[in-house]
Amino acid sequence: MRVLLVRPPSVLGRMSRQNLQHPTNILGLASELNARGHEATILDLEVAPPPPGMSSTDVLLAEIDASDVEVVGVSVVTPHVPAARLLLGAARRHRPSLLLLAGGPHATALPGDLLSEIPALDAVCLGEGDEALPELLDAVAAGRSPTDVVGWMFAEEGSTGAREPLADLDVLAPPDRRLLDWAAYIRLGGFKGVASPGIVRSGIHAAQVHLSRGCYARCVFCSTNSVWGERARPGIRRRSLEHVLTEIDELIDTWHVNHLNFEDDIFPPTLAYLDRLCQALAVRPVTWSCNARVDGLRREHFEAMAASGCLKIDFGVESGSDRILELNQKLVTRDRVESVFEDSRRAGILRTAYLMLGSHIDERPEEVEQTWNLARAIEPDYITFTLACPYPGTQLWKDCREHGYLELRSGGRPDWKRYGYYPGLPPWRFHHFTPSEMVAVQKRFLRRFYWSPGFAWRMLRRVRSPEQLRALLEAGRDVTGFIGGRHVGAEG
Ligand code: B12
Ligand code: SF4
Repeated sequence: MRVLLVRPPSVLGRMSRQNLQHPTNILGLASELNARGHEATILDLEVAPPPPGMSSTDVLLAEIDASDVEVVGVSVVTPHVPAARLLLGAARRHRPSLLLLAGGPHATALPGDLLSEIPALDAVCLGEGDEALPELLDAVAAGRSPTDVVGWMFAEEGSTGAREPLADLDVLAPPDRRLLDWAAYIRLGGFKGVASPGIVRSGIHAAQVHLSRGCYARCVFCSTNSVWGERARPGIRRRSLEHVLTEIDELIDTWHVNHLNFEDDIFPPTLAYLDRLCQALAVRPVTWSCNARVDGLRREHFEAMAASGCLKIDFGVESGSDRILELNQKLVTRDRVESVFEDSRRAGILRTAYLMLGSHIDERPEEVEQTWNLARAIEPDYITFTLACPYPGTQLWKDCREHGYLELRSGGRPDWKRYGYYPGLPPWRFHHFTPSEMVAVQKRFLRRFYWSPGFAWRMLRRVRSPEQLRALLEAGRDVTGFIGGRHVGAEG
């Protein structure tokens, strides 16, 4: 079948270009469909801005006509819901015969609610779509009823329940990167393109790679486990290194990629895996960066990582209070954070600390101050300080709902568009913070970090070319715009 898979426009306004990535999820799904005989393409509305006088919806409808599309599937994180509603509604009116589908973290967490919120939808995928989507389309193409394909909730016929998590990730078709409009990411992201924020190097050409799926932790603010399904816990499913290296070699040889972002839920899948990965990357012409937890990795690992080209690690730290780290079930301690930041600094790796306000509903102002003190002590190269968002599928969502802390609109739902990490005034609260108090603390925190002479000096010391200086100034302008209150949201 002719299928168009869509990522809706970003909700991050100008900040989106700092955090730009290829949509590996719809890319993987389209590649899998094509490997099984369908004709799938992708439309990334995050980087396909409408020409003057047109909207993202017009772009979608034009694409539907141009490729004579039969199926449209939209990938939905929570703040995408309003845009998905607009897009799918317009698609239904434009071509009533289309099969309209949605999947992704929000669709998985609240499938029934999404079906009633977006009446244009025919079905919602529950969790992994790699098998569920091709099976559904095979059934439709063969004239069979799709309503007994497992892993879906249908608008009329109810749910067939979640699928078993894929046992072997090596069976997935390799991502076919011919489906990406590479130039569009450079246009929006600047010379850094989709490299991780803070990687400033001339001539950088980046791509995202996943080694694994799943996480053994169960942080109360994170919905990873609800995406992969409880049955996927506690194991981390990993691709074989051979499978990964085939993908990496293609990125290097065919696409001239020279920087990789590993975007796993947790990194590395095991220490033995890390050892082999570092050996393999050390002999390839690439640098790399990753997300990581602060447990597991020690000095010798950071040294091996640096020697194999690791430039930056983004660590999930969240809080400087041991009480909050215990309540939010991060399974780490403040001491551990400090030693990991010191060890990785000594290895010469740039480090981001992901910090949060409200990673547990009971966080108190003095505990946020402990987070600030930790941020000063560990001297990260970058920080993010976000407001924990009660995403459906998390314990935080349940807690906030139970306490009546979610601001609801007349239809009884929150304003999903504001469910981003930089939402303006958040439509939720916590025990000890009102929405405006949260925003005030967030801005003060970011200002203290990014507007300090020490930070400016550290950044300027890294500049090696006019391009790098321009990228830094642009990043500075985006962050400053946010801190100064000029954050603009997405359409929808
Ligand atoms: C990498 C990542 C990013 C990347 C981009 C990812 C992308 N693909 O666009 C960056 C850093 C840019 C990012 C940004 C954001 N992210 Co993010 N991100 C992740 C992370 C760590 C991995 C996502 C991933 O690639 N997984 C691998 C792919 C294969 O899995 P997948 O996307 O879930 O797709 C599978 C299924 O969901 C399903 N599926 C997905 N789409 C579709 C569509 C159809 C039609 C079908 C049938 C099936 C289907 O099939 C896929 C294959 O099995 C996840 C954590 C996680 N494990 O989910 C958070 C996560 C997805 N992010 C999240 C959020 C909230 C955001 C932001 C909104 C945060 C913000 N900054 O405000 C933004 C959104 C930006 C935007 N686009 O507007 C949340 C979503 C929670 C929710 N309920 O919506 C997650 C789950 C983390 C969390 N906090 O719990 N993110
Ligand atoms: S925040 Fe990170 S460590 Fe915690 S459950 Fe999510 S992926 Fe795992």
